[in-house]
Amino acid sequence: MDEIRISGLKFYAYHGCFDFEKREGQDFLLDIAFKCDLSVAGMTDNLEDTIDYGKVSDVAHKAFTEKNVNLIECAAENVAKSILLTFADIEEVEVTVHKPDAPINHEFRDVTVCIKRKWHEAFIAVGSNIGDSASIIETARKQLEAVEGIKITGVSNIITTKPYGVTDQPDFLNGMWKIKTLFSPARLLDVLHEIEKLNKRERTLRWGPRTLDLDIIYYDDVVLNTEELTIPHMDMCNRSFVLEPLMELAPYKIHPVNKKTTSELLVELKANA
Ligand code: A4P
Ligand code: MG
Repeated sequence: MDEIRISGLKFYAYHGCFDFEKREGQDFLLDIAFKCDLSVAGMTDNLEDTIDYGKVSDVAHKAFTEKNVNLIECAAENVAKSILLTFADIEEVEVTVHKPDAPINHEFRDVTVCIKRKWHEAFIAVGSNIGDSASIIETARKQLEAVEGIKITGVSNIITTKPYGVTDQPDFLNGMWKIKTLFSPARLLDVLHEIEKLNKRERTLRWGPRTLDLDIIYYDDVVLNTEELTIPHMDMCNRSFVLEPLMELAPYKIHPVNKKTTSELLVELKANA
C-alpha cells in the first residue's frame, strides 16, 4: 500500500504531568504516516484523487491542541483517532509524538511515542426471538452505527430460523453485519453488551430465548481464546443461521483456523445435516 509521510510538524501545546508544563506549554514535533492508494492521483494529477496532507495536518493540529492531557500517549491517540474518523480513505495511520523538552533530569536528544492505529473488519451475528424482533434488530443496528469508532459496511437479509440448541422456544430472526471498527475485540464486545442491555437483554438460560444476541464471528483474521472471548466464534461452523447470512456478505472469507471459505463451510454443514 502507498504511503504519505509528514514529518516534523511543530505544534505548541500544554501536555504534561507537571504544573509548569500545563501552565507554560512547550513545542512538540509530530510525524504522521498514513496508508492510502495513490495510484489514481498518480495518473490523473488531481488533488481530489489523493489525500490532502495540508488538511491532515490541520486535523492533527486541532486534535492535538484542543484538549490538554498528561501523556503524549493520549495526545497521539487523539490524533490517530481523529485522522481515521475524518478521512474515509485512510485505513491505517502511524503517529509519532516527539517531546524534545520533556522533563528528564539527564541530557537527552529526544523522547518519542509511536502508535499505529487502523480500521479493523469484523462480522457481527445478530439474533432475537422475544418481542418485536425485527424492530429490535433495526434499533440495535442504528445504535451500533451511532457509536464513534464503528461503521457498518454491510447488512445481510434477516432470516427466520428454527431454534438451535434449546429447541423448545420461539423461532429466531437472524442476520449478519459487516463492520469497520477502531476498537479492540474486548472493547467491541463491551459495546455489543451495552447495546444488548439497552434492548432489555437478560442473561438467564444458556442458548435460551433473548430479545437480542450480538456475537462476534470474525475480527480481521484474529484467533483469540480468552475467558471472555473466543474468535472466530467457537460454534459458528455448526450454525446455518450464522453461515447463511455470512454467505451473503463474505462468501470467500477464509476461516483463519480451518482455512475454509464460508461457502465451503455451508456446503459441509448442509451435507452433514
Ligand atoms: N463470548 C465468547 N466468545 C464470544 C463471541 N465471539 N462473541 C462470551 C460474543 N460473546 C462471546 O454469551 C456468553 C458469553 O460468551 C459472553 O458474555 C461473552 O463473554 P451470552 O450471549 O451472554 O450467553 P448466551 O448467548 O446465552 O450463550 P451463548 O453460548 O453465547 O449462546 P449463543 O451461542 O449466542 O447461542 N437458534 C437460532 N436459530 N438462532 C439463534 O440466534 N442463538 C442461540 C444462542 C441459541 N439458539 C439459536 C440462536
Ligand atoms: Mg451471545
